[in-house]
Amino acid sequence: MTAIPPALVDALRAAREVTVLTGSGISAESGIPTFRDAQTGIWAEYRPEDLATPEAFAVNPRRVWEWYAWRRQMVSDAEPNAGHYALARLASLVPRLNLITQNVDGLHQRAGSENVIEYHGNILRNVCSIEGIVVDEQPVGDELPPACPACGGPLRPGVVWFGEAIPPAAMEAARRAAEACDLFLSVGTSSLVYPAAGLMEVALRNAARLIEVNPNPTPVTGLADFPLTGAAGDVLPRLVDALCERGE
Ligand code: BV8
Repeated sequence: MTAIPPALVDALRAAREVTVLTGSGISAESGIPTFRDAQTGIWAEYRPEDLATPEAFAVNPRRVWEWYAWRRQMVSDAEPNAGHYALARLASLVPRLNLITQNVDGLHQRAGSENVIEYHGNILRNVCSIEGIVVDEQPVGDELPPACPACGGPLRPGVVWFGEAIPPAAMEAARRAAEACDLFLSVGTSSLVYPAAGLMEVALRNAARLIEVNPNPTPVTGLADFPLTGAAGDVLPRLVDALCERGE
């Protein structure tokens, strides 16, 4: 079990602004498979990166919609875990905390985190694939994908697919958060998907120190001032407890 270095607790206590970037690893302990995990059941033969694309949706919108319906059910059945709750608690222990997530499961918000920057959107939102606007009405009828009530075009999940641009507001908020922070905490991401993975480089260029929480090495582990090997649900609560203990 990786220890929490006292120097890290000192750095957290001295931090003006902490920016956190999470990836699918933080939701692993909530039972949601990461993108590296093999898919199961009828989806076992597909790679996520081959389904999460506009091309896949154009070729077979029903298959892509059903894949997201399968994932939405998993997300709805899941609960935030101790890692999500620890980050929600950390926000009240530092002067300013920015939370950027690559995840689309909404578990940070359900754990109480506010102003979450959803860099890759949210799987529970529907968007009209023609008008590009969020559609809140519950779809009617049994065609899949459901039709947009306004224009009749196929609905799609409100996520960013491979080959699609990050929503400008999220892109700008995340860039500012990476530039302004003095501590950057990377949790549960393989740091392989861009431009999200580039946020660490922005933080390092602005003299931030890097903490990484991951049971496995990643391309940024060698750059981390505090590489913490372990699961988010184990390491993050101990990090927050150590910060509270040093505060008393
Ligand atoms: C774009 C939403 C351009 C959908 C997702 C080369 C350089 C730069 C870019 C590219 C490039 N080659 C290709 C690209 C483009 C591409 C990209 O980066 N591809 C990768 C594969 C190389 N990027 C894009 O397409 C992006 N858009 O570039 O657009 C553009 C610009 C202007 C105009 C038009 C176009 C868009 C990328 C967003 C894709 N959408 N999600 C959906 O969910 O269905 S990405 C998706 O995969 C996830 O959201 C997540 O971000 C990513 C998977 O990454 P991770 O979260 O890190 O998960 P992963 O499984 O990889 O790793 C899990 C980690 O957790 C592991 O390290 C593991 O050890 C750890 N772990 C496991 N258990 C635990 C744990 N950690 C802690 N605790 C545990 N218990």
